[in-house]
Amino acid sequence: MSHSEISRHQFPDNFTWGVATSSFQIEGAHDSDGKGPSIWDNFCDIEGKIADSSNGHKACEHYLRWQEDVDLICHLGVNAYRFSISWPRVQPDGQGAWNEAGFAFYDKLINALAERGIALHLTLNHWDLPQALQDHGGWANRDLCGHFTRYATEVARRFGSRLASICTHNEPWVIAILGYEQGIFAPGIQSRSQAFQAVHHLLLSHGMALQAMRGLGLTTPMGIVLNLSPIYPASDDPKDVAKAWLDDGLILRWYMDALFHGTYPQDVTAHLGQDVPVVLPDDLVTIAQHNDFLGVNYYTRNFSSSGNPWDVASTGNQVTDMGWEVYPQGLTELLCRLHADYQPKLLWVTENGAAFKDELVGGVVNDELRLAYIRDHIAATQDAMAQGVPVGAYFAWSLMDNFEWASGYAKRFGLVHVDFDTQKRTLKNSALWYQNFLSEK
Ligand code: IFM
Repeated sequence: MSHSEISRHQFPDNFTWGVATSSFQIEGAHDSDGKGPSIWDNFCDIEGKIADSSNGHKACEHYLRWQEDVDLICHLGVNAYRFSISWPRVQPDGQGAWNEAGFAFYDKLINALAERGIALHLTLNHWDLPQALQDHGGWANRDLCGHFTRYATEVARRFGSRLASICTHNEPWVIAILGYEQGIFAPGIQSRSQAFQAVHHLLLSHGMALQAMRGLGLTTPMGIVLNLSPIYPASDDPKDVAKAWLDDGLILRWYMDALFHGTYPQDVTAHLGQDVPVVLPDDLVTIAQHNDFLGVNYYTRNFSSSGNPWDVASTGNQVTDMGWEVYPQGLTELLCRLHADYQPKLLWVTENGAAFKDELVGGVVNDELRLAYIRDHIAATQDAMAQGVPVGAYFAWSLMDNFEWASGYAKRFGLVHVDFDTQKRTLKNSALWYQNFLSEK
């Protein structure tokens, strides 16, 4: 099938079509109405950590402009919205008192979207951990599992029956590896042992939270979202082939084996040596709870090299403003592999999109590269479904340009352009294409 011929009618009528955002990236209002600081508020204050020295103080001012953004979401014609709760907005210290003003914000947002028929997919942890918990060691401290479970249960108790799904963590690999091993994301630690302890606690808290939330009697679908991609060796050199398999273990099998098979992969455990995390008896049983869905965030494929030089330009494919190769086939391949190796009950593409340099000219952003990216990845999703993979959702990342973490505001992933001086929102051509695709009769 030519990707330019993709039609909504090739998907089931009950397919979920959405756009996604996260709290820190869009909300702003970093200290309003009793919100506590998150690790990203503090990280942005460290010189040299954010490319444009920006922060999330204002972001897209979604906390103030949420009604306009609800209109925008509805205008696109999607039937679902994926968003996250800022934990320090609803519990400033990450334990103890709840902040009712914070909960009130999400309450009105959820009601406004639900009234207009938009299914709400809530993420509990899209990285903005309360700084007060980081002061006690963050995710490297096992106590976080209990704090997270109590937070998850309170959110589920208040909102669960109005939600289409609850996701515990978004991209635990990024939280732990970029945040605790490489130190390029908050909290900026550089320790492999802390990183793998953090990974283990993220996965354990996922299992504990699922048990506790289900204990409320909720039937809301619950799961987790991972950033995954196929990994290719940079050459036929057996050393590159071995490196690619190890990297697959570090990025994919460590998470998938634990969540779906209740084990950590032996080769990765051996590789970690003394940095292997402390795992108590029954932890892996707790981690391997039934997931109603597995969310997959896919942007590109990866190449692994044991030292042989490799350059993304050698693929001959389009590269995004993040330097990521555009490779839609990788999404098909990934979804098929996850289905074959792990059989999740349901797979959702919970993030997919691209940063490109946009130009707003006369009220128009002609972002044809992003449009093609979204279109071709929707087609790649369909290709996986045609091969029998149970995919139920596609969420474009992102609803609008926002704070792209260590890259600041320079990298634009939005379907909607945001002028960060005036906060004016303008639908890019990719948004108009998506709207048109979704409205096909
Ligand atoms: O912006 C991020 C998002 O927060 C998590 N997934 C990847 C996106 C693009 O980098």
